[in-house]
Amino acid sequence: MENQSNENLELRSHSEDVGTPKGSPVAPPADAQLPKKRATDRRQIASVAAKKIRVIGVPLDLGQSRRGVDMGPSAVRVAGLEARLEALGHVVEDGGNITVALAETKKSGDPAAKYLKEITATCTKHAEQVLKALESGFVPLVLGGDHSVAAGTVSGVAEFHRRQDKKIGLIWIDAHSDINTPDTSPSGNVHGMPLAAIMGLGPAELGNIFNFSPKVLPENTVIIGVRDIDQTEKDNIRRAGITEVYTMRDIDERGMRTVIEEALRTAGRGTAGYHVSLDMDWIDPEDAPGVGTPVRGGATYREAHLAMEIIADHGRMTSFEIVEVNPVIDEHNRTADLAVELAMSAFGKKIL
Ligand SMILES: [Mn+2]
Repeated sequence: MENQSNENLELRSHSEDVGTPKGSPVAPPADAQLPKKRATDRRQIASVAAKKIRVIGVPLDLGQSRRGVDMGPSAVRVAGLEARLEALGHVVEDGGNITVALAETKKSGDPAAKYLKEITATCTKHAEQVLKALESGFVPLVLGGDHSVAAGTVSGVAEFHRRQDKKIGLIWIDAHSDINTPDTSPSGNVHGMPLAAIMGLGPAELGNIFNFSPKVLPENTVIIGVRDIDQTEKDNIRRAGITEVYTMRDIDERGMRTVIEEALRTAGRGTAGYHVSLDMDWIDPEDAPGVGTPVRGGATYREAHLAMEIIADHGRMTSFEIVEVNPVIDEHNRTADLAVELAMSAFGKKIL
């Protein structure tokens, strides 16, 4: 009792006598900090155009041999995705997870495209949810899962705009180009094929969701950040007609800003906007160790943020997706935490 009243006294005198604080001379009194903090929050909210965002989790790991990315959606939610986006002023609704078959209960099927049937079924369900979100005025924010989920996401976004006679662009940010087909894939893992499916090279089942193909035209498709491409994929990039591929060398030599500005111009030309598919393995394993397929020499923490910040500045992103977060090999969930940070930048968070 006596202690409490002493504490109160001390607090009161501290806040009244600002000139001679007992603690650090730099720290202002507790209640003097409050209005300042509120003003900062208001500025931040006012600078972000409020969006309705629907989170869709796709805990799919059938597309690759290393297990664990099925826990990606949980890891990103645990890192505070919803609350942190809402703090920016957005309205966020969590649409839950798409049901995915367990690898343990299924046969892998064709070794040239393992679990293709199950992956196609998941991506088809997922595409319908993405379409529904857009029809209800939400921006879809998809959490993978391995990168094969993108075949579903892009299908849903493309179908929504096709019904209005519009097309979309695609920004594929990744260490890999994910453009193998069952004929060219050395592993038969479908997470190396989604871009091929989207561009209409195959596998046909995955590319024909909503019965049309390709989902995006090559002149509106851009690949950014690649540093590990199979020889057969180089041929497939040419066959698909994609001409804008920015490797890590391009980012090193020309800078992130130039690269992303050019990419957005290409993806945005004549389109209703573009889908951004972010594979966390784009970022250097130093900052993003918990990913499906880590490769050295990736984007730095700041380069990744800058890319997302510029995307937000342009205001033409139709939908966003974060894939390949693998909490099993992560360190204290820091890759998922970075994923949330990057989502915040993509959805308009500014430093000042
Ligand atoms: Mn990928």
